[in-house]
Parts: sequence; structure tokens; C-alpha cells
Amino acid sequence: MTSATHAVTAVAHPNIALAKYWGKLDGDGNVPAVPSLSVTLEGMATSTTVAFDDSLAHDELVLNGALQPADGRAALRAAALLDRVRSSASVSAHARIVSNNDFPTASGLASSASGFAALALAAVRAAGLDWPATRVADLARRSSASAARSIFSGFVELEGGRDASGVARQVAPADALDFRVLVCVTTEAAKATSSTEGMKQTQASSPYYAAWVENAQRIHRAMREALLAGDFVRVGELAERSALAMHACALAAGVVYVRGATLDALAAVQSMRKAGMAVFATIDAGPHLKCLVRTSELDATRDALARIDGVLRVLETRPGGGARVVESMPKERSA
Ligand code: 2P0
Repeated sequence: MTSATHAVTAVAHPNIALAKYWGKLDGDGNVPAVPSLSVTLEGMATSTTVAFDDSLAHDELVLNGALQPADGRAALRAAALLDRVRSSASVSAHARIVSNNDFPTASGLASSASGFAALALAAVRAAGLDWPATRVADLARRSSASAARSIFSGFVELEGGRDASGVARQVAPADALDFRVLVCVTTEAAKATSSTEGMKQTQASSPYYAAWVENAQRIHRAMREALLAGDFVRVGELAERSALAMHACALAAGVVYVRGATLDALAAVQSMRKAGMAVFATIDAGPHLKCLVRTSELDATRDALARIDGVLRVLETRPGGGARVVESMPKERSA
């Protein structure tokens, strides 16, 4: 076996699901229980460098400029992805991973999506594998299901549900719908319940789980149609409905991601809509509200959201690009 010969840096963006998934199928493929449809967002990014190195005794993960390599769950998840890459490539060496987010980590801003998308792409290329995007997305999904969607640009679907194999694909390019996503950051802290745990708890004990699964499939189909018809208002309405259904189902199992500021921001979005504006809310597994807004109503909406107590800052993002390699540095070859 040889060690790989490149340090490869890949960049990926988070995505938000417009039609959300919540819950997984049984089995070890990490396939969602329902299909989802997301938009990949430029304006936030993860940059990850992977270098296989024969001199390492184990994989090393350095997150967000930390002085010490990470241990615990994040390091184990990264090493599991590298193991899959090593078993597909003729690489036995361990790897050093350096990964940086330019936004809060593990707090419901899809850092695991952009993180595992960037890691999957960098690791595959560093191991010398020339896999197509669909195969890189399959690798990313096994670590974090939503990461499969961040491999692609624009509007992206991830298969889920009975008989699905969890394939991700682009449904429409980034310019298919002209809108922005304003992210109301309400904390810089990591969330208390990971998505994986929150989903397990919801599947195990929410009285509404079966209804959620059935409803999510219908929302996904309608979302796809609205998107392909270029109907922003319908996409927005469905996105808000999807998010509220997901949280209602999780709340009933005691899984709470929203905080006071999240609900205050939701109320502000709903009252702007009553006043005639086409603005819509979505909330992921964290306390940050995301607002879908037409470019023409961006400034007024941003001002209104920024005034809410508990909203620390408002980030502006837009539909954007998929994961890509930004740097590939040859290293000396070891036999
Ligand atoms: C989604 N979320 O469709 C849903 C809605 C958050 C809320 O997928 O357990 O990172 O790491 O595979 O995919 C977040 O969970 O979970 C997520 P794991 P994932 O975007």
C-alpha cells in the first residue's frame, strides 16, 4: 500500500431543507425516512483540508482553529468516513483533517452538512479517487444525511422513505428562484440535543411521527412542483409548513430546539406576511430562524428581524454552489 500524495482542500456550503426530513430508516445506510428538498446556501462555508500521512498513528481532526485535535464524537465520525475512503482506495495511512467554519458550529446552522460534504470531497480526492458527485454524496450521507445535499449546487433532493437508497441529486439550478435566506443567529453555542439523537427520540416516542411521515411526503411532492413552476410564494408557504410540522412532531417527544427569540422571529415573519409581504420562516434542529424573502423586500425584512430581542445578528445568504476542491498540493510520495 502507498500513502496518498496530496493535501486537498475542499469548500462546501450549508443547505437548508425547504421540505425537511426528520427520522431515519432502519439499517446502516443512514437513509432518511422521508424525502427532502433543500437549497444550498452561499454566504456561509466550511473549508476542510485532508492530508494522508504515513507518520500519523491515528487520524487527527483540528476544528475551527483549536490548539488541540478534537476527540469524542466529532473525531469518531470523521475517522469513520476516512475508513470508508481507505477501504475503497489503496491507502492505509491515517490523515490529518483541518476544518474551519465561518459560522456557528453544531447549533442548527447545518454545520454537519457543510462539514461532512467538504470532508467527503477532500478525503476522496486526497486518496486519489475520481468519484462522480453522486458517489461522493453517498459517502457524505453515511456520516450525516443532510451532507449529501451540500455536494450539489442550487435546489437538491435527497431520496428517503421505504425502498429509497438515499441518492441525492440536483432538481434545479441556483438561479431557478430569485430569493434570499436571512439567518437570525440567536446563539453562538452548540445545541444540547444533536439531530441524530433528536430524531431517534422523536421516532421512538412522538405520537405524531406516523402523521409527520405521511405529511412530509406530500409536502415534498408539492414543493418540487412549486419549485419547478418558479412559484416563490408557494415554495415559501410549504417550507414554513414543513418546518412547523417537523417541530410539532419533535416537540411532542420532548425534543425542543426553539427558544423565545426563535418564536419572536417567527411571529415577526407572520405579521409581515399579514401586512402583505412575501416572507416565510423555516427552522432546523436549532434555535436560529431562517427567513425566505424576495430580493425586493430584503432590506425591510432584515431591519425588522435585527430589531428583535435575542436576535444577535442577521446573516444574508443566497442559493449557491456545491462542494468543490479549491486547492490540491502535491506532497512527497512514500512508497
Ligand atoms: C433536514 N435536518 O432535512 C433536517 C431538518 C435538520 C432539520 O437533516 O443524524 O445532519 O447527522 O444524519 O442530516 C439535520 O440532521 O442528521 C437535518 P444526521 P442531519 O435538513
